[in-house]
Order: sequence, then structure tokens, then C-alpha cells
Amino acid sequence: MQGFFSKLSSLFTKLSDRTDGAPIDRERYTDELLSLDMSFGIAERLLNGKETPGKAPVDTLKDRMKQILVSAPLIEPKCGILMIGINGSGKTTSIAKLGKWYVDRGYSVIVGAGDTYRAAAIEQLSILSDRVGMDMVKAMPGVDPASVIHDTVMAYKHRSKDVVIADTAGRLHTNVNLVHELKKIKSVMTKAMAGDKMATYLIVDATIGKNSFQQAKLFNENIGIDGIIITKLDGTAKGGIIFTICDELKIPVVAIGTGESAGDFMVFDKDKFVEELFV
Ligand SMILES: Nc1nc2c(ncn2[C@@H]2O[C@H](COP(=O)(O)OP(=O)(O)OP(=O)(O)O)[C@@H](O)[C@H]2O)c(=O)[nH]1
Ligand SMILES: [Mg+2]
Repeated sequence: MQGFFSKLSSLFTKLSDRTDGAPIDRERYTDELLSLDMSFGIAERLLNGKETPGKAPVDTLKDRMKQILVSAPLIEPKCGILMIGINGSGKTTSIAKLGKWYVDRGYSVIVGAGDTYRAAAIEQLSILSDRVGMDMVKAMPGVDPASVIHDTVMAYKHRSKDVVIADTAGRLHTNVNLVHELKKIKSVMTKAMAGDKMATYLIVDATIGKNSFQQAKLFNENIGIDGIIITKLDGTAKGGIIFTICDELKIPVVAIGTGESAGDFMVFDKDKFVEELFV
């Protein structure tokens, strides 16, 4: 298990190494889980409750973890992906990671520079797209982002690409005008996809912790979210936040970002994740 989950992992490994069948020292482990950003409620639910007769306490614990976590596979080509989130959450960087994931599997990807507020945002996406080997559609700063995304989807169709990913400008979930703009982008994109599958992914910065819940709730109510990408897990060393995000939001986590490079990316599968925590 990678560094940022190593503390969580060594804690659970300690538990699974116990062969004496004695009850888990709940107080001690609750404290340890809290120190890794897990909420008190979740730590309690994981460690308390009846043991299942005939089942090792550690297996019961694994079952409980799998019940709390929510995951889903990334959307399969041919498809469109709309990336949304607050400023600096990691949307543009995650486009490079996601794009690389598809390109590495032989799919062709085109991205749309839907953050038309800043010239630097268009430039950033352009550099990342070149590096990963993705086509890009862009317009001058200030152009209506919905029209850029519309043109990007048209190019996806004409060039027979497998995946189209739309970047958007960061925005606060509480900014009514900007959330309205996002709604328009989504509806224009959905229409342009003309029946091809589409997913909206919310990019959540793990280092923000609990502040991300209200964000996600409002974005989900207003825009609709199909999956979450949790970024900057390398900056926390406290993987417990994944449990809290899943439990609060009940929206599947599809992938996690673990660094600034395009390769620092893992798809998220809750069953594998739990098993690996105990290795
Ligand atoms: N350590 C680390 N840094 C990350 C990760 N993902 C993104 N970053 C960094 O976070 C900063 C913001 O990333 P962007 O991808 O530009 O974020 P954004 O959501 O597109 O930002 P806006 O377009 O301004 O809203 C950059 O410095 C990225 O390198 C990650 O998984 N780990
Ligand atoms: Mg950006």
C-alpha cells in the first residue's frame, strides 16, 4: 500500500496479525483511527457491534469497511466526462491523469478548454494535453464555455475519438451564477453527445477534509454527480478521509490522485482497497 495509506494500513495489518482471537482493544484503535482523519462515528461503527459467530473479528471489520466505502469503475468509452469542482481542487491536473489512463489503454482522447476565464488555464491544459497525447479544442479567453464544450464534442464526433473530457473553471458551490453556467454547460454537452454515455465527476481535494461535504452536496443537488475523484491524497498521510467522504456523500469514488504527475493516479475499487489495507 502506498505511503499515504501506510499508517492506516499498518494499523489494520496489526489487527489482522492477531491470531489469539481476543477482542479488539476498541479504545486504543478508535483513537488511532481518529488520528487518521476518520470520523468518530465511523471509527465506532467499524470497531463496535456484535462479532459474527464463526467469523474472525478482522473479517467482520473488513465487511464493515466495505459497507461504508462506495466505489464505481470509470465510465467506459465511447463517452464524455465533465469535470467540476471548486478552485484549485485539481480538475485540470486530473484531466491529464484520466486522459493518460484512457490513452494507455489504447483509447483516443480529446479535451475541451472550458475554463475560458483565464488564458493561463487554457495554456496549462494545452501543455498537459501535448504531454499525454490528447487532442484539444480551445477558444479565446472570455468565450462562452458552453460553446467551447459544444465544439469539443463536435470534434470528438467528427474525429471519431473514444473519450471527450471537458475542463471547467473552478467555482464555489454557493455562487449561483457560476453554478447556473455549469448547468448550461452540462445540458449543452449532454445534448451534443447525442446518446453517447456521459459522466460528471466532482474533483475533491482531500486536504480540505470535512469542508468538502457541503460542496459536494450542493453540486450534486444542482448539477448531478456520477463519481468523485479525490486528489492530493499524497498531501494528507491520513487516508481515513476516504471513509468519511463515502459515508457522508454516498456518491461512488472512481479514482484517487496521489501526486502532481499524470501517472500519479489510481482507479478506486473498494474491495481491493480494503484487502490491500490489511496486507
Ligand atoms: N500533491 C498533489 N498535488 C496535486 C494533485 N492534483 C493536483 N495537484 C496540484 O494542485 C494544484 C491545482 O491543480 P489544478 O489541476 O490546476 O486545479 P484546478 O481544479 O484545475 O484549478 P482551477 O482551474 O484554478 O479551479 C496544482 O499545483 C496541481 O499540481 C495531487 O493529487 N497531489
Ligand atoms: Mg483548472
